[in-house]
Amino acid sequence: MRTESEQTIHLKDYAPTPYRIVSVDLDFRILEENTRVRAQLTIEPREGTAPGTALVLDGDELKLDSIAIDGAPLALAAYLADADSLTVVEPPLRRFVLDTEVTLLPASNTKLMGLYRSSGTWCTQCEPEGFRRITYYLDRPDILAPFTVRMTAPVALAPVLLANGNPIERGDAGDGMHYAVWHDPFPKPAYLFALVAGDLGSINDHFTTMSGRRIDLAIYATHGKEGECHYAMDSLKRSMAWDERRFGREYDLDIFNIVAVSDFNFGAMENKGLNIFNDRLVFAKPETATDANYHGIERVIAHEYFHNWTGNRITCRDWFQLCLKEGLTVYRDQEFTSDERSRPVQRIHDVQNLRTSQFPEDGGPLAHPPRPDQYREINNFYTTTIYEKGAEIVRMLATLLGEAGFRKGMDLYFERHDGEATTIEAFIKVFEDASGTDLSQFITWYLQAGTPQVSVSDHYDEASQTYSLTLTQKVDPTPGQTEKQPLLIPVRFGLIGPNGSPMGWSGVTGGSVRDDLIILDAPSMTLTFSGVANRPVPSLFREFSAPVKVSTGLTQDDLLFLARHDSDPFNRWDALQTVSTTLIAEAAQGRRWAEADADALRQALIDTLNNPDLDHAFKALAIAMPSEPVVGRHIGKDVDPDAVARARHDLLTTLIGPIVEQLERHYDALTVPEPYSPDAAQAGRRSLRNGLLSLLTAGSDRGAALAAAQYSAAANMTDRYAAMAISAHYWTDQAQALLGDFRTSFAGDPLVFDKWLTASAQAPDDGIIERMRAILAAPDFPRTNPNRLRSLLGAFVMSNPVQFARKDGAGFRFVTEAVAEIDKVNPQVASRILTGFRILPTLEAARRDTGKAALEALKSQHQLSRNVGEILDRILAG
Ligand code: B3K
Ligand code: ZN
Repeated sequence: MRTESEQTIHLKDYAPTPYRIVSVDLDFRILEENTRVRAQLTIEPREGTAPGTALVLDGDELKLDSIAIDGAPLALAAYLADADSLTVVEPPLRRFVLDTEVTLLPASNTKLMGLYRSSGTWCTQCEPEGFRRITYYLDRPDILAPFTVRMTAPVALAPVLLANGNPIERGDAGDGMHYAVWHDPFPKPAYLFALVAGDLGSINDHFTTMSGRRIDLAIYATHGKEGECHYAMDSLKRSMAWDERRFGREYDLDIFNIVAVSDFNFGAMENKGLNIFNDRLVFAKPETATDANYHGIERVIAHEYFHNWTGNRITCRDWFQLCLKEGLTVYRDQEFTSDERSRPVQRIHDVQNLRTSQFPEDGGPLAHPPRPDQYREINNFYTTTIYEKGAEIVRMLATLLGEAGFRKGMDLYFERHDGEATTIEAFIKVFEDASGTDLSQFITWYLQAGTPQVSVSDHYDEASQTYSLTLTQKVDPTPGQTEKQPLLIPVRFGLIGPNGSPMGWSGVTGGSVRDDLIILDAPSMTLTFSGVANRPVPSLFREFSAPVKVSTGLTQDDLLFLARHDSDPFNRWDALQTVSTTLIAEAAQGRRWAEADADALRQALIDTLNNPDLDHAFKALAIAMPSEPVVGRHIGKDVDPDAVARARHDLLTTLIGPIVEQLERHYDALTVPEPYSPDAAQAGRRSLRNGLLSLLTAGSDRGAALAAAQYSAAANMTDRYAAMAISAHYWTDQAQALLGDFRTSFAGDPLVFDKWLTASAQAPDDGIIERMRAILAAPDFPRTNPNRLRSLLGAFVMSNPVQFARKDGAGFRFVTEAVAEIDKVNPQVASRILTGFRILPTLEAARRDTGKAALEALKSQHQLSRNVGEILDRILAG
């Protein structure tokens, strides 16, 4: 069964519209029962448009009330209006004003696209195609226009009236109504349009730009929540200063507003001058927010702010170019966090995220290039490939060109394309022009799907004192793309001598090496280093210089040597992770480790912990055991999640057993003095302490009680949540009591409820499905709120393979049944949850089949949205 259009949109069909929109005047009359929207669009034909060419505007669930051109109502035969489009059959072949009126019902808009109500507040979400749910329009990113917006609303319900740009007028409109007019002089695509009307509190501040302009800043939220917005405000001011320092970018309007809302489909939205945020990325206080929450707020506030230049001032020509703004802006927010906190720790976090989300996407049925060439539903392409792989591509550019060369290219990008809607090709061109480098091979990264696999072999010849290194690259076929081209891969590297110090060489043949950078641009390359006094251990892909999978053939001894001696913190961390992942993966496939290997790993963990030169946050990452999904993906096919969980547990017990007291001593010594601060140093200490708690709980009998004690004693949410989540994940004797206590202690706070939902979704026991069914069936469960749904179901599909992929198929069926229900309310949330099924091809046959059966049932028994239909078909085809 399927109802929505299955039409595929292709990049090759891109063509400019025959008409352009010169300016936009919108008038919103907001009432409790409905909202009337009058749009006056000044339109003109482009040069070359033939007389009689129809003007076709987009709509979505709209109903036209009236239509006029230059003040004269249109005859019935002169236009065609339905829910999805408005066609003016023969518009004038000169500049004219099209005047339309529609009536919206924001309160029943559960898709949360267009104008909707969240806890009484009217707000909008337009990216990518929500503006067409507000008025008929050329709703595509290459249509840029200045907007003037008038809002009239009841003072009692909406004392605050906000839109993009600068406020230019406000006043009384009689009958308990008032109005405000906002003007945004910067031409923008409609996806950046926003308005907010509601009864909100705010905190206010200001920022003085590098040229001395004063910018008024405000963050709006439900009354009573203002006090929880200060960290977001602080993050905003630091972001504004950083973009000036690092990229020379100054803010352009006189005012910058952020509004926090409770019902939001994703994290936040960069509307010009009026960012709208999911409240989980604004509100923070120590009792209810974790260190990770603070970190997330800082990052997303920065990300949306940085979009003002990379996204808003320079936008995308079409949605195929999405990663032009998203990949670049993620790169910018990663750099911001690296500068504000610890660069190596941030790099490890970002790579963990890439490997946990993007690699599986790129290696499965949903793989697509960072610049796709077709889609059915664009909302399905706000993916980790567009965002995180997109950021890695920009990072490789920076690596190849060096900091100064990259900045030169970025300066040229801003200079050349300001005010435009542009493409990936234009982006690459500025770096070519600024640096004189040929990047024609590099652009393949944007066009090709799949994670490259680089294999390395080496040989040392003592007699000639030469060391040769062979690097081979390959990309497996991905859906719709069987032929793959070799990529240009920057390999940052070093050679390490037997005593642990860097080794030099006198010459290199066989390929291009620049200082510490190998440029791998052929399918295979052998470099021969001369003047190498001893057999070195190679440290490759330092700082994770390219988003590839590497098999080095290094022994466990070599890896543990790197873990100890590499000057690159990323590779030290990676070496330890590779060792533990390999041991678990092998054991899960019936090849148990040798005792000596476990002993050596244990010693390396202890040495890491005792090393006074490493900071706490780094140690926490280094001692962590790879998660079950990480190990499952390492195995890659015929995965039995139960075997993985058993092997992981086994390794943990083996490693931890002999060192319980030592770990406990570290744990005890790491208490963090109050008062709580979210800064990187304190957060790092807490993360190490909680990392130790996790090891102790997983690998010894001591941990469960320690976790319960930590839960009760915790003075902040970071420690309380960690204790509960660890207990739930390892399903300790105390887990259910802790979950119960948490549920009642924080009953009134929806964002804390989300934490409880996520921890509940981690439980490995068979009772989980029944418990989750009960949670969803509770009459007061907020079924329309994306945060609640994602916290439970998203966490379940992504991080609980034992129960999601269980053999009897109950996990799969539970999710497909939930998806069918959610799809009727909010297709974007439903399709996002469904992407969890992308693991099917990696599972053993029986589980794969039950998973497929659940998907087939979903497809045959329900009318599905285009969002869910597309994901379903791609997974089934994969
Ligand atoms: N640009 C928005 C994402 C819109 C998602 C639409 N499905 C937020 C961001 O990436 O900054
Ligand atoms: Zn973004």
